[in-house]
Amino acid sequence: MSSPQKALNYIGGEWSWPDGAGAIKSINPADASEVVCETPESSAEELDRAVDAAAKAFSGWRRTPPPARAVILQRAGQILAERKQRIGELIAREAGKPVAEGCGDVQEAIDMAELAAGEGRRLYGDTAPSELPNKMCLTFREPIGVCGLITPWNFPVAIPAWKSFHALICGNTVVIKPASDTPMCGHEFVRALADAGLPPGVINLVQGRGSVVGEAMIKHPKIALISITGSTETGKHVAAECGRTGKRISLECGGKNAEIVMDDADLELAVDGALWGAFGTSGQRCTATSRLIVHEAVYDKMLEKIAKRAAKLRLGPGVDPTTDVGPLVNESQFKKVMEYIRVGKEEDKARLIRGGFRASGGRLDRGWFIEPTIFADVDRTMRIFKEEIFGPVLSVIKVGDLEEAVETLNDCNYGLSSSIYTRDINKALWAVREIEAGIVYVNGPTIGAEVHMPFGGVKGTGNGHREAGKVGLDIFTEWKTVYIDYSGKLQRAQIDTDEILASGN
Ligand code: UN1
Repeated sequence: MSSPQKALNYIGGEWSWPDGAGAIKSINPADASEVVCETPESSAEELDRAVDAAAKAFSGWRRTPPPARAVILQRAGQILAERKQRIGELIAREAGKPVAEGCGDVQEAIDMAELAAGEGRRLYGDTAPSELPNKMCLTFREPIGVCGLITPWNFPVAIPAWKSFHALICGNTVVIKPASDTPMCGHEFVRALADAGLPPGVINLVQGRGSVVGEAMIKHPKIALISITGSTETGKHVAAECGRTGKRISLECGGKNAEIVMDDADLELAVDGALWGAFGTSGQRCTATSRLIVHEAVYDKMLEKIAKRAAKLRLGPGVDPTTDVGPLVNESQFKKVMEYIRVGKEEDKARLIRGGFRASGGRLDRGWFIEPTIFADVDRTMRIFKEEIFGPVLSVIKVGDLEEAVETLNDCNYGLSSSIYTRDINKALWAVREIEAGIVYVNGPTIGAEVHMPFGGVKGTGNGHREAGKVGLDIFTEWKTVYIDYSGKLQRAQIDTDEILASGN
């Protein structure tokens, strides 16, 4: 693969390594001896340069007609499509996920380019009648300014695409701070947009540490909006800081998603869903299935089936096309997940029925692999029931009926994704109404959201905004309401209305 050795900054249309900046090594999580690339440890001053470039580009981009902006985004989507396999392989090397999932990550960005480009010919506002004669009322979406986008390592191309394509089509300019675990993916994503002909300064990329670049971003006076996908802890900190500096903020934080399996479910299908939801991407998705809530009548059968099937999953490096489950992204995530496994093992009542250890032997010794792990008989008091683990660990809980299943699912500080397996339409629809989550799947796993639908969650998961879909435009625009009075005289709203009614005009 001919990927560049340096994941650079992109500021004002120029690729650069800041003078004197130290290097962060991006390591292949499947093989600690492979350095995928080096990226600069940028300073707050480097971020300043990027924000200045974005601020300078804003007046021109804001005035560029949205259908013309769309042409560039569409081209970026085509470029990503041409490079899909190569970038998919890069994602496999840098983030660890299987190459098919890496290509899916790029596909999500391509889909998003298509969606956002379509919005360039819509960006609809409303027209409404006025309460006064010879007067009209209408609304326009307007861009906000410079947007700071802080993006994670688990979808290192798709999530920058969710955020930046909607921001850009609305006329904002952006500065992206990609995760320091996946700088090359950030580089490749921005390169596609640069190659598509985005004017200098409209998109900027600053590599480095969250504690320096991210921190400077959330405090920066010229940044109008922060959109971040990250842990709930980080989200709270960012929200507090943005509150102080009056920024708009969109948070996409944690999840503790559950799949319910009712006694009438197609159990094979429910097992397929649980395995893909819990162990796909090694459980490192905000939408991952972390809890499996099973009706008592099928509990033992379900446990037996899922443990047997989990044992067949093939662990290995993402670049190997036969791999089902890749490594954890880095040592610190690996340690965090192993700690949760330790906590689970210490629970007297929980039963470890599969995994629970570092996967080793041969090539696995070179990376951060954890055996797909399943705890049975978990109850609602346990930490492994309540806290986001972000790894290949599934907790199974036994319940007596649908009401208890949904109550158990809702007993949670998060509310991103959820799922119910049942053949009974009445049960399914009752659950759809009662479940407290931003996303509900019926007879499908908790992962696999599509870009034209709103993405986000309730409770600790977010702050009320949604990404993607048409509503994803909302955070990136302000509404301007316009009244046009062509009566040629002063007309007073709320006051002259009575007179008009009385005169019959
Ligand atoms: C995430 O994990 O933050 O629905 C995003 C899914 C993917 C996106 C996940 N399309 O699982």
